Amino acid sequence: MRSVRTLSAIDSHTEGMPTRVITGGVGVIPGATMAERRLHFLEHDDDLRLFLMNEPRGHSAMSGAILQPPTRPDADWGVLYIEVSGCLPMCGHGTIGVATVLVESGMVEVTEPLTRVRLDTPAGLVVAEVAVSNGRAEHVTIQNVPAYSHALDATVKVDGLGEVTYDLAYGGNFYAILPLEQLGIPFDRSEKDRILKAGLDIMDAINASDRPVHPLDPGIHSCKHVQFTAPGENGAHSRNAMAIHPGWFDRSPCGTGTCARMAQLHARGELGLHEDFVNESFIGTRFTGRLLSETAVGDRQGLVPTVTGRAWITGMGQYLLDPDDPFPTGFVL
Ligand code: PYC
Repeated sequence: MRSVRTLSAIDSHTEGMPTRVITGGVGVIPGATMAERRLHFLEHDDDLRLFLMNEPRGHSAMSGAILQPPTRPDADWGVLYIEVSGCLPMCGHGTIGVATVLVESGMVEVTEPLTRVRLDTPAGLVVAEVAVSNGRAEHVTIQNVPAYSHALDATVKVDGLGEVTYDLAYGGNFYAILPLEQLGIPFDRSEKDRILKAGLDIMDAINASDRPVHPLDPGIHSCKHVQFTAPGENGAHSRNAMAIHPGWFDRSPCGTGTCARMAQLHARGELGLHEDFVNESFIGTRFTGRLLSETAVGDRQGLVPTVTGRAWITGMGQYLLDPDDPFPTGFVL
């Protein structure tokens, strides 16, 4: 067995969505903050992301997180999110996966019934409260970075769809939010190809005409997620089909998308502080969100959101690169 690259990982899934947590083999990424490390990584080490996310080691909806020493004294670990789509500033399902892995592998000091893990992410400090019983992380509540409503009732012309009306909100990433019903497509997995194409066309049109930029961090910009909503059923407040660049659906209800959706509903007067918001994914799994308080995001009114969900460890191992492997950065079919 030969390898010119060896990475240790603990794989998990959060309500159906994978998080490959890289626990060793990367070294410390240069940068004074996790935001700087994210930019450095994208510019100099993106091959590593492709190696871990693309086929044959990953797949078209793969997602992961690289553990780092924190850059701030109030955090336990730094986290760099890696996805097939790039390096997100923040990822909710990924954070729930990371917190579960840190607790169940003993990489943080564990106290029962609650272990608090403070994570230094490119979008800011995220605190995970892990409910632990007999060493098992039962569920995780993350207090995310502030969310805010960026626009309500914006419109954009999309080839093949005509004029589309959408709301835009931030929850760690930017989300265009609209009811799938507006496009006349049924909320059904058999329609996934049509839904995905519509989502990618809408995000392209938004980025070409009115690309969003975070008021406090110009490194966070662009709409790469379209949240098609449908009315909730059986106790869920809402369902979503989350179309993500360059062409996949979140299998989880999407943590940052749930935060953005709560900010949008709050701006519409449809969700108050301290009310549960149960969001259901395209595969029927659920997160419960809450808005804790109001805050400011630059000159915008922001909200402090939490999201609760569960994750499970699926495997652990080492990812290798044989020097003769013809696909050192994998491939996309
Ligand atoms: O849970 O925030 C999330 C997320 C973003 C992309 C996929 N999942």
